[in-house]
Amino acid sequence: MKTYNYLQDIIAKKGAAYLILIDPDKLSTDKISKFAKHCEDSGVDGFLIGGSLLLNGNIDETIDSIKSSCSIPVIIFPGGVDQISSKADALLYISLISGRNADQLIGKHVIAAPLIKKYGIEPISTGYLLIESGKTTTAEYISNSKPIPRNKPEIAASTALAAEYMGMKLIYLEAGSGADLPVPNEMIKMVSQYCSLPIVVGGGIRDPKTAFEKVRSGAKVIVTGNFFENESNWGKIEEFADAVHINELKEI
Ligand code: 1GP
Repeated sequence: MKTYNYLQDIIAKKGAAYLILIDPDKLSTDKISKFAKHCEDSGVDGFLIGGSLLLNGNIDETIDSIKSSCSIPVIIFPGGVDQISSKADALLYISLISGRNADQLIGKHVIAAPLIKKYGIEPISTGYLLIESGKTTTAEYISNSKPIPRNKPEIAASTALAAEYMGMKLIYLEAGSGADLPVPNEMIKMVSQYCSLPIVVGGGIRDPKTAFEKVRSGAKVIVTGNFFENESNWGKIEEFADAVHINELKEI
């Protein structure tokens, strides 16, 4: 089954999907396979791999380590064309539609397209919106684009609707990894009223209750990254998964 259909299936059955972002710079490859197995056993639906800025981490090795211990899909979340790997199941084909940086809107995509075809990876066309979240995030700095102000949900909603009309398949509301503040619930609500695409929400989500509120507001995929880079937090993964899977709600 294609990864996009798999995500749609999870959303239909569980109410929302839970993905964990692995930044290859932050976890050593030997820890990654242990972590991946633990995630699968705890109810995580898949992984995103990548980062706005990669120093030492190796995407191919990271994916190999994940796949050696579990079978949930691995989706590339590319910070750049150099992060495309033939080993992944799919790739978020991200256009940074909150900004007006031509390279992030279409330039990098032109360079990536033949590589994606050659590797036979499934591209998932994604309208990516950076949302103001307190201090400047790496994503904002590296992409050289302005985030949408937190108190302007109408801009986010109109942008998401434009993405839907352009034929994109996912909307990603991104506060940025390690954000002080996650994407506001009001903004998620308004985007989901205007746009019928599945909405991914990530950045600054550090507890199951916040994840639950984002799903209640209309998010269909929740992404967390930073929080589980600390091994002492791994015991909480199941609580996050339970909070996101709103159709199977247990006590949170
Ligand atoms: C994915 O950038 C996020 O959208 C991950 O954010 O690292 O803050 O969880 P955190």
